[in-house]
Amino acid sequence: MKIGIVCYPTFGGSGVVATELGMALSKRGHEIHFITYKQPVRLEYLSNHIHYHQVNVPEYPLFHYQPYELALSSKLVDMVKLHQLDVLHVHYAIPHAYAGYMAKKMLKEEGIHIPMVTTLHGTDITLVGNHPFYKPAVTFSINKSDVVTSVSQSLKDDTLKYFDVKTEIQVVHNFIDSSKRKTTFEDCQRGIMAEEDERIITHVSNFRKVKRVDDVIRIFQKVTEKLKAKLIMVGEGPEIENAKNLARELGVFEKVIFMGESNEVNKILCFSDLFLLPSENESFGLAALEAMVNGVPVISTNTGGLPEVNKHGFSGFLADVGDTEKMAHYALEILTEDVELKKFKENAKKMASKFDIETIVPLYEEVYAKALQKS
Ligand code: GMT
Repeated sequence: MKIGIVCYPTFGGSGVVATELGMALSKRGHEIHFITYKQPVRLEYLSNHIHYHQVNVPEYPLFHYQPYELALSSKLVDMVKLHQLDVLHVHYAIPHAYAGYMAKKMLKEEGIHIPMVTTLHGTDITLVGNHPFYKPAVTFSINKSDVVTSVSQSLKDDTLKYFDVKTEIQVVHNFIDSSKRKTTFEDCQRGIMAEEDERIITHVSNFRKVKRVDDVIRIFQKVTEKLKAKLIMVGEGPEIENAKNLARELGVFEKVIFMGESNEVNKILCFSDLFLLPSENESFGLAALEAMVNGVPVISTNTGGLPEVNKHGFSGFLADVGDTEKMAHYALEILTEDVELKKFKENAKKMASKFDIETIVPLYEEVYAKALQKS
């Protein structure tokens, strides 16, 4: 199939999922066309089945806001015609599903029928999309999609709760390519990061409010009262200064490494002992899955889709949002004894294998076939 993929090209979860999906589909013989404003960060040009088409929005002084949706839908029309695409797959409803629908309508005028698959990722539903300013347009474009998928059962439930959605929603969980991960302890070069008797705790996110990075610092501080540990904070975002200030206030700043955005997350996870994800909400928690596939147990909140990914008492533990006391207690349960830590590390890998790329990507192929039948 010739598949047009629309996504955010950033480090964020939806962009990562869309890019990894496109690369996996190209390896299975499909021709993939990424259509977005910048080359996706994780895109590797290893195959001649992968193309990238940039959406340009010319600046014009009259516009207070540059009309990205307009430029995107025009580009989609051009690319569908030029490359004779079979299906459009838009990731993140805002504004991609809306722009995709406009492209579909324009193409229909010319007698070209192309189905559109929309994948809902989380904040497009639970945070931004739910805002009254966007809600009618988001509801409309979800209902106009030929097939809608959501990355967890919890996100499906939220979508049906908050929006008047008529289109059936199919759950297709996020996935991970376990073959890309280093497996042996020696590969990890843990020694460059910490001393022998020190535990390494990691957090990776975009440091937005929803991630509750302050809670990461609080949990870490409580853990350091009982054992020797280091915290690695990977990512950039609006809450980073607050997190640094809190680390200073709680007297743990010297033990925290703020790495910024990194292309080497797998290397960092490889030598990590524990991953913290105390988010306010999380439709799936791809970051947790990336940790688990590297054999890193997870302490997370029990919100959104996290219970579908992290199994309490097996791959880690879950607690209520904001309950840093309990999360620190669980962290110590995992980290204190080597035997326990080893068990949780193995379990984390086992749990991650449920979301292997080989299982999930064929589900998307079925989704495309269904969309083609519908249009
Ligand atoms: O986590 C973020 O803030 C980024 C966001 C995105 O849209 O890129 O991630 C969302 O989509 C990911 C991929 O499907 C999910 O794994 C994340 O859980 C989800 N984030 C939230 O729901 C907060």
